[in-house]
Amino acid sequence: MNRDIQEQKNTLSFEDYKKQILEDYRLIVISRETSKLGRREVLSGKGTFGIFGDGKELPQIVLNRFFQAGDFRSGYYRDQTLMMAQGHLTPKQLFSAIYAHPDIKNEPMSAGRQMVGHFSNQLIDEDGNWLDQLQSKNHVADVSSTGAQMPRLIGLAQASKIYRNLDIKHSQKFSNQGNEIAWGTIGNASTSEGLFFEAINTAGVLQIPMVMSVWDDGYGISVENKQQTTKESISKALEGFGREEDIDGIEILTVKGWDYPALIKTYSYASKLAREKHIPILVHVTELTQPLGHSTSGSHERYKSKERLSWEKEYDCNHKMKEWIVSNGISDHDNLDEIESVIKREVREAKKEAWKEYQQPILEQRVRLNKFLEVLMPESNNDVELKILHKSLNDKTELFYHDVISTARKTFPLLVKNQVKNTDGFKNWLDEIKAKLQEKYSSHLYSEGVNATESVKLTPPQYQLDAPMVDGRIILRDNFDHLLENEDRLIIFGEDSGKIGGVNQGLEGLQNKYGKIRVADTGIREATIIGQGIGMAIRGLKPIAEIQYLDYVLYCIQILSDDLATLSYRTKGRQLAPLIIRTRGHRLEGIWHSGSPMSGLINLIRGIQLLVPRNMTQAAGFYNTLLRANQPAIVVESLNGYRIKEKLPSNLGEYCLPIGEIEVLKSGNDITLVSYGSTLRIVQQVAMKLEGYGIDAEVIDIQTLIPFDISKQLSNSIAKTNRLLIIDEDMPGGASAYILQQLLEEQNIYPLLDSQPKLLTAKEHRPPYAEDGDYFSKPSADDIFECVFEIMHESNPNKYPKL
Ligand SMILES: Cc1ncc(C[n+]2csc(CCOP(=O)(O)OP(=O)(O)O)c2C)c(N)n1
Repeated sequence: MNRDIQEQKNTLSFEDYKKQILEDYRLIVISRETSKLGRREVLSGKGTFGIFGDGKELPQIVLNRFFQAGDFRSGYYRDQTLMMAQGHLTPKQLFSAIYAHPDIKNEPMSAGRQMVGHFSNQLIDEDGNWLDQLQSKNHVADVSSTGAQMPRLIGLAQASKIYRNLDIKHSQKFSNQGNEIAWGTIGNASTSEGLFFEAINTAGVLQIPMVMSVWDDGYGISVENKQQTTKESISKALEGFGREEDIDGIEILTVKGWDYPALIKTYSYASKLAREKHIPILVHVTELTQPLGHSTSGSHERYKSKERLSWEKEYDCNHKMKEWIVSNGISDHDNLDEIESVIKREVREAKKEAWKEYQQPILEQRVRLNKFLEVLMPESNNDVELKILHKSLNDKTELFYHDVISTARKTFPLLVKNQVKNTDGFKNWLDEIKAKLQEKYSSHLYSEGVNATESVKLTPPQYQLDAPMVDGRIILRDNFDHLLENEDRLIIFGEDSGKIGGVNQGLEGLQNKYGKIRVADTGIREATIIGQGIGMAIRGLKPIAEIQYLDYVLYCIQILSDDLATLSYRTKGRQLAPLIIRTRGHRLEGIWHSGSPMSGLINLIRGIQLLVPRNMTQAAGFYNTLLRANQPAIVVESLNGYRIKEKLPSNLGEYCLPIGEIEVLKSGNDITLVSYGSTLRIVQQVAMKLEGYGIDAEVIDIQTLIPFDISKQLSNSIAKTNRLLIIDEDMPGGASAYILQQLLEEQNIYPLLDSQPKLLTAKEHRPPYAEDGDYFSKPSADDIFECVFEIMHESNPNKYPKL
């Protein structure tokens, strides 16, 4: 018996010690039984996919002993036992998740939006307020992509270090002097992902309180460790990261996943070291199994040998735990068997209840539909199609909402066809229920209510009479200075952001003034820069993460897309990461410095705002608004704007500009020219030149691509000019197509147009280097002029002859 177990025995009475062990056993059996029944539910057709925590129960029950309130987990779909041990998840809730119950009260992890096995706890209350994280054991909502939990783990752990080293005023709900551990979990095969290695390196550099467990069952679905990992062992492969006596690094530990005393010893040591010393730790938990196979998609007998399968039976951690309990005289087989059979009954009951509660509201809607039909059917000449439709709905023993709604939607045209009168009540019910259900599936993509950018009180920039003209970067720098001064939760970091104050000097001198934690340099590792920001934002800090150039956003697009963009949506607004990302682009030169992959972003990051300020005054005003809201956003500054002179506002750090409003930069009556970012300057010049040719163009700055013109002002311009040209330096069919789609579908501009709307974009290839590369790739002043002329020619060929 090891010392930790011995210590427990010494501090507890033998009865209490036994009770605790048996409670652990009860939990691992509950978890296993839920996995088994869950799998059966899916295979019987009541769910579409199932993935469970079987074979990983024991290490989680031990890890839980050292997981304190305030701590965070960033893990994956195998962690069901830990969630159950912490009271976040009951078997009934897990079954509700299998059925995708869309009510958050029944399915608290994601309100039915995520597949079963994607866990979270609520960090934001119903009204959008942050809950006290120190009162709960916290879990950032899991994502399905393997390894994607790693970047944010860094930020979660780093937040403890920041809270320990800075005296932050509003930290009461978030940290107790940085004593919180960020617990990571990952499968052995997922450690092959680049994100894992990037995060491990970052943790070693930053020295943060992270305890990273690798649940190693030897496989990644069917692929063995031999094909996954150098030396077939992640702890061996990582040896070079290992901590040495006088050299910082990562403490690497290994332990067998079925060995209860050894697990206690390992996690006791790991948690103490991480919590007290802020040292990152990797626990490689080996010899785990997967008794039910990877998921419901197939059976593991297809790819595991007979020998392996029989080894898995023998070394199943639950089985080993039972053996250990009996051999140490804590209980006997009869007693443990009795515990197991009681649990079997309880889990079965939980399953039944979950199904009943899932079906109840759907059945109620079927009853409503049937009531309408009792009246309407006879009036429809007893239409045969209608009868068949409803018989098949009423014959169903298991119902989805879409069964009822789809039947109702098919009913309505049949009622119209048969000239049934008095269908208003039916139609109202159908519209109402459809809207209600749509909300269940579509809400909270963006922050709502108090957290939305629309809730921020707006203040315009003010200017003194003698306001000087300064380089744009000075406005940004001095604005950040004010923000850092007045918002102690603000942390800014990125490649070269610290010592030299950013490649464009927008942070010049601010590290000296505010210290190396608040204005920090990072390594070249875009994914974990974003991960730092996500983790910090979740833990109540106000991070601005800098991606040096827009083109390099591709290195972190996966984490932006899968994690940040979906966090609010996948938790129905119960978790938020209000991370602000600062980057720069537009009008750059060179294949890897084009600065324009806007449509890629627009498509992949819905859930994150995308702001494209034309100058630094606008950019600063957006930062000020974002810092007062809780909405993730990317701000793309104009790279060629840092040295352009702008008037210096007197209320830096205070003025807040609206997000989602267009701005008319020049009014005109003949044609509406729409653009954003650096291209606008060229458009403005062309608009002046067009005056000389008798063309009065209206120039409009979109300002923000997401959200797009919330109050639908653009159509007013088109109603006046009846002509539209969208100028964009993105690819053909890129952001310009998105703008046109918004105008056609959201603002119905089609009837307002007298000429075909035109889109002037860059060429399909990336722009070659230098001035000529730009001229022949992106829309130039000449291109814009000629394009406008062509549109005007169509309306009045005499006045505007062909060029
Ligand atoms: C980026 C990505 N690639 C592939 C998958 C498909 N996939 C899901 S789980 C899995 C295996 C993961 O194995 P491991 O990390 O060992 O975890 P385990 O499921 O064995 O606990 C794969 C390939 C995925 N979800 N995400």
